Amino acid sequence: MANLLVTGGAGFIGVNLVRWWKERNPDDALTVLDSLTYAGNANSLDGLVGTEGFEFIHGDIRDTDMVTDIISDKGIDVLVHLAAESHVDRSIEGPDAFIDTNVVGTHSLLKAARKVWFTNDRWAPHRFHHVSTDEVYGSLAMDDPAFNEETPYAPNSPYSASKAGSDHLVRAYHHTFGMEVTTTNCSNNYGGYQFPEKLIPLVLINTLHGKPLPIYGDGMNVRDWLHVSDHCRGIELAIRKGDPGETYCIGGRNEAPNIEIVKMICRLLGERFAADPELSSRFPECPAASGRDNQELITYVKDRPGHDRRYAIDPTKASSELGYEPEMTFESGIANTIDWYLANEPWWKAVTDGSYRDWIDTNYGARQS
Ligand code: NAD
Ligand code: TDX
Repeated sequence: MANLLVTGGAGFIGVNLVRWWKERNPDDALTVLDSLTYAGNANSLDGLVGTEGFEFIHGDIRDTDMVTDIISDKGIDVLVHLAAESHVDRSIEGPDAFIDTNVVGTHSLLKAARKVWFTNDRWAPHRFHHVSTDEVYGSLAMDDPAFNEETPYAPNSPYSASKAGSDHLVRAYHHTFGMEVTTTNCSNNYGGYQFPEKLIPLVLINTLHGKPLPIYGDGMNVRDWLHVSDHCRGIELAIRKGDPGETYCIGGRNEAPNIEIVKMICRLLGERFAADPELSSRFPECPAASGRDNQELITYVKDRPGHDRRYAIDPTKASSELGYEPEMTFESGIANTIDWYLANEPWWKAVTDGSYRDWIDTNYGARQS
């Protein structure tokens, strides 16, 4: 039986991971540590909070003493680190929070974990798993081979630079101190519980409300889309089978230009409206509700500064060493995601209309960044 601490467990991937883990490993104890920034959502943990072997702690990873106490008091032996500032556009608007959380915060966790796990010149059994991104490798030309674990780091945004910094710290704690770490660098995730600032949920929700679908630049930037359930499988495999000190690239084998993704969502939502008349009464502003093409909402806008052209992951090492393979195609993954957003309107409505923030203020006190 393992005793896990999941940082950022109220965010998009964290929530999916704790649900994934609990379903497959019901005897393991899970503690989520999350400071509930704008991106964290305690409602996403409904059904878990209050159950045996699960605890949610509202706190900041930069509070090293508090993290030390949690690891020590709860006998944590596996720390899965997902807490981060994660949105590239926000890192361009205001990089400081990214350095504070992603670099300083990661170091705070490493210090706390080392303090508890390394005593009397010996390491207790442990694993520190760090969740990172393919963005640390920079941008690919269309005919470049995909990123792999040997690709040199070349981060281009304050977000990816801060993630690169955190990756290096994790690596250094292994190399210098002997901490047993693993890191996964993955491509763009999508699926349920994703905050609607990211491309796919933004496009889904804007289409339902008949709002413009902003396409940065020419829409030909390529991402390698990874359904969050496949990412969770990759993380679990890296923790269970990965060698300490190793990194593993986790991808979806699903490269596509943004404009194709957006057009596909428009088409699939159109098909849902044609098949289910109730959707037209729920979302009357959606073009499909009045028989129009959702693509009329596509709006080309000014490009993101420093916008990386292409990301793609070669997951050969994860496949051969961990037995990792993505199970979702983009078609099955996006169908699953559309179903989730249509079935969970109260979740995203609370996030988009601000009522969730009011709930946080009432239940957890002062407003966070
Ligand atoms: P997210 O923004 O949805 O969630 C981040 C979570 O971290 C939130 O719940 C937030 O409240 C919490 N958090 C932020 N600062 C904190 C702090 N100082 N202390 C405690 N908690 C804090 O992010 P996500 O999309 O779920 O990403 C999770 C991890 O995966 C991140 O490390 C991100 O860099 C990485 N990643 C994400 C993607 C993606 O496509 N979403 C792809 C590759 C890697
Ligand atoms: O409104 C938009 N219009 C648009 O064209 C938004 C929000 C995005 N885009 C483009 C920019 C990117 O090329 O779509 C692509 C995807 O954008 P994001 O969803 O913002 O993701 P990205 O910048 O690729 O980064 C994501 O994947 C890697 C996550 O946010 C990171 O946390 C992760 O590390």
